[in-house]
Amino acid sequence: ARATVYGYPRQGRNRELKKAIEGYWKGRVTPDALRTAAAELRRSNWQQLAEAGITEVPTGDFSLYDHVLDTSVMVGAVPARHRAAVETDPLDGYFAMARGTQDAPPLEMTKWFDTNYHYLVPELGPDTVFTADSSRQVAELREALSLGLAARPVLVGPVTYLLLAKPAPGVAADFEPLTLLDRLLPVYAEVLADLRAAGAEWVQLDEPALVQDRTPAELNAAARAYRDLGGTADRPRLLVASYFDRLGDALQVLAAAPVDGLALDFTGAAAANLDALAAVGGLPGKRLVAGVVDGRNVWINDHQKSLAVLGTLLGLAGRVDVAASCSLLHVPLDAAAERDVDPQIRRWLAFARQKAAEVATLARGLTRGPGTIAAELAANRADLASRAGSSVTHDPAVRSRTAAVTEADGRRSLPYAERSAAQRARLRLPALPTTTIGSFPQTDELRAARADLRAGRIDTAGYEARIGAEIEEVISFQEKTGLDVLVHGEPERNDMVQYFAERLTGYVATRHGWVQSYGTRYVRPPVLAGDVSRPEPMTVRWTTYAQSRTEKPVKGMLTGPVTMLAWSFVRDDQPLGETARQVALALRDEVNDLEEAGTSVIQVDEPALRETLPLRAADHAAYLAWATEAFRLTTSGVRPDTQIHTHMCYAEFGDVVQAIDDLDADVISLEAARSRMQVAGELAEHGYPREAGPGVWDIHSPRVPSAEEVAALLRAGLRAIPAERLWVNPDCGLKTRGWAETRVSLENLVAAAREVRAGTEALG
Ligand code: THG
Ligand code: ZN
Repeated sequence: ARATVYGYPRQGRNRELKKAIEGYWKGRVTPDALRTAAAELRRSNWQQLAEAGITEVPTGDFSLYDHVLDTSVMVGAVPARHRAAVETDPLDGYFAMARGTQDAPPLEMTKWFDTNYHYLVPELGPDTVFTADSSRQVAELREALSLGLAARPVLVGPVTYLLLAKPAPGVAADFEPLTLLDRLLPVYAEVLADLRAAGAEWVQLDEPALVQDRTPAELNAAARAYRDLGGTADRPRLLVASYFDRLGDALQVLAAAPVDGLALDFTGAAAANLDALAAVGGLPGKRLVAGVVDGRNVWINDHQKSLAVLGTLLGLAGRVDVAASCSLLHVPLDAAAERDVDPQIRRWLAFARQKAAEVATLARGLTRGPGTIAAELAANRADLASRAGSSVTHDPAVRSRTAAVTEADGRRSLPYAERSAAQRARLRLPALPTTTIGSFPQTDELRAARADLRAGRIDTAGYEARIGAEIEEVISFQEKTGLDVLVHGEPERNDMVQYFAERLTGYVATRHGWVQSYGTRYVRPPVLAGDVSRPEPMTVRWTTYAQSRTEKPVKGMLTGPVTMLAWSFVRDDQPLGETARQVALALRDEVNDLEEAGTSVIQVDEPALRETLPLRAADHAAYLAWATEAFRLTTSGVRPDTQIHTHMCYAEFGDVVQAIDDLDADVISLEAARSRMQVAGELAEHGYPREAGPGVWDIHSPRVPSAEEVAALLRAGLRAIPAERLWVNPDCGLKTRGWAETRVSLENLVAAAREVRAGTEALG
């Protein structure tokens, strides 16, 4: 059996790729130096894979920005507005598509399935003409072959490529990119022929879009695509890959297609592929690449379990090879680099390099018998036992607390109508109350202060003095501007998940655990390794400090339990709902402590609630059940006159509007500026009974909205939501904005609220 993977982290040990690309953007790195740095990273990645025992390496998975954008380049789908730039200089044109220029906005960015990676959305229309450019794929294949490695190019498959696309600007919104399939297939055939000519025995076509709910027409398109590609002359052997979930009906389609092999995910929910494969009669005479090592979480594999799966699969296919379930792009590079992680816990972790070695071990065991990997199996058993028996993963106090949770713990003591009256009496806010989402500009001085503290140039007292001064300034600015509900501005926080993870028992932070989020931007998701508890209050000090500087109410600000899971690596040894309940109870203590300290308004942010929705509709209800329970558990311990807010960063919430209602928050703020208050109408249509603040300032751009513009949005909002339930706020936090535009925009926002208030009072 061969050992293989579909992709590897691109950035390098010290994020060399980020430095080279950002240096190139600043004119400090020449195009040649950038190309050399990229080639060196590819070489080093292949070498690491080979050293780990991978016997067939992937090529073409590397990217200077995004592999879906690379696919657009490969098929010639360059938007008209970027064509001239691409023709003048392909490299600069490529980055122009990714980042935009003065005159040409970039391609839209969106989440790659249910991962935290973001891709650039192809823009297609009825006039799109595809042309093949296999140069990058061919060149990278040659690089790997020249190292003497067996290599397999990996491409985004044609069906997934079209299903990920959207209508180009100016094209009818109901245009379906999949109608371009017949035009796209000859281009793929040409690329495949070029790769074969360059020495590719196998080429992998990734079709993860087929693990989502697909219509019969879409499945037919997939069948047609692979009948066509399978039937072309001069082609390499084709391996069609899927991952992130079970294939469902698409499995039958792919199993029947005239291709030479399938790569299937057998981890998590995708384990259902095992029975499904048997049910369709297996893949007689074909190659099966078995994704048995979880490629998107950070835990060591259970080798015994994998060997059992592989043993079953041997009877179902002509040949079985071993792989990780998906590209290793979604995990950090090397757990061995985490010198600060407790060595006991480090034994439980497998990042990309460790996962490659696990795959290799299993392939060896499969080929030569488990006896030949006896030492690895014993070590694996010991590590798994250490994790299962650890007091980190089993804290009796946490366990008994979650076990004792009752339905009543997730219910506010009074229904909304009565809470609302109590909150009105306590807060005495005007109609159309004004507020912000929480963060204020993160200035260079603040970042420098954090760096100084880390480097020991200032001590904790010096750092805290700096934070205190910043809070004082933010409060005094908000008072001067006339906002009604103030915030402390969050100068002490870096990442909204990391800040809390650092303060909760059960979470482990990494030093080098970078994972690509988009382009040259990375996150270091914390690892939820054990049972979660809160040793001491996390936000009370700065919130009460801010409150001590003003008579106006200061909102307490917390990251909600769903987002605390979504932006971390989660445990795989218990149901997500159980982990969520632990985090919720820890946050509940914080909410209650804030209330105790006199905070009358507390916001619990859930930007990840919608993006964490499972890929298949059949799994939505179970997810939303634990997600809502966790939010309610976090927020239901407070008195009726304490006002709970939540915030979400998107306008398309149609598929979760019932869940948003079920959260039972008193106030919700949402993105809306870009969709002209449509969300107000949608909330009203749903019969949303509580208060809402559809954003009236799009903070994703430096543009300052005028007071007239904000007033017009508010008047539009008032047609759907009455003045006593409509809040006035920007549509997200201000940490990425500068102070100059923040000042003017908030002044305009307050002026608009006052003007519209006066108008409604005159009418009433
Ligand atoms: N925190 C975490 N995960 C997230 C987000 C987050 N996933 C989704 C979304 N937000 C991703 N958005 C971003 C935005 C900016 C950056 C990364 C992801 C970014 N990163 C810096 C860089 O790469 O230069 C590094 C920041 C750092 O030093 O930590 O700018 O908010 N967990
Ligand atoms: Zn937001």
